[in-house]
Amino acid sequence: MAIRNIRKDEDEILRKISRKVDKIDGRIFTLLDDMAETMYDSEGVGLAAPQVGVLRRVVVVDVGDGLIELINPEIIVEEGEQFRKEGCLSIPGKYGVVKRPEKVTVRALNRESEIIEIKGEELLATALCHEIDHLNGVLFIDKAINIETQEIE
Ligand code: QAP
Ligand code: CO
Repeated sequence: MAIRNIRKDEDEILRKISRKVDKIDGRIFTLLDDMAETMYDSEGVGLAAPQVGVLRRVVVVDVGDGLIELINPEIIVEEGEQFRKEGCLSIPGKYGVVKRPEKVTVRALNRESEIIEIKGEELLATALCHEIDHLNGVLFIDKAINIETQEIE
């Protein structure tokens, strides 16, 4: 396992579309392991592969209920709406309120190449939507209805 460098701010890789994973092999296992370690080290609740410079459709999320690993995730159901303040490890010190679905169902593959469906509400729904946006080059600052800047050391 290794902590990877998090791409930040104007890094153009954050604006690119990530490609689907077609073979879940050792390279993907290592990517998933490193993404989880990098997320926990930074005290984040979610991380997408382009944030560590890898343009593949891979996401990790942990909002406090354990690690969720998603390969080729797709939102298949959205219900309701919520407004929540978001941040992003790639945009340190900026926060803003984003409108998201209140509940989502996401279909993806796990590392055993099995099709899984994850249902998320509230914070987990926000995290899933935020991370899947990264796979399409979309950042929360594109959607936020306000941006506040917090000075960091
Ligand atoms: C996405 O964001 C998210 O600026 C993950 O100084 C956001 O983990 C999911 C972080 C909101 C659900 C709700 C940001 C840590 C972490 C910072 C993050 C910072 C330190 C952001
Ligand atoms: Co983010």
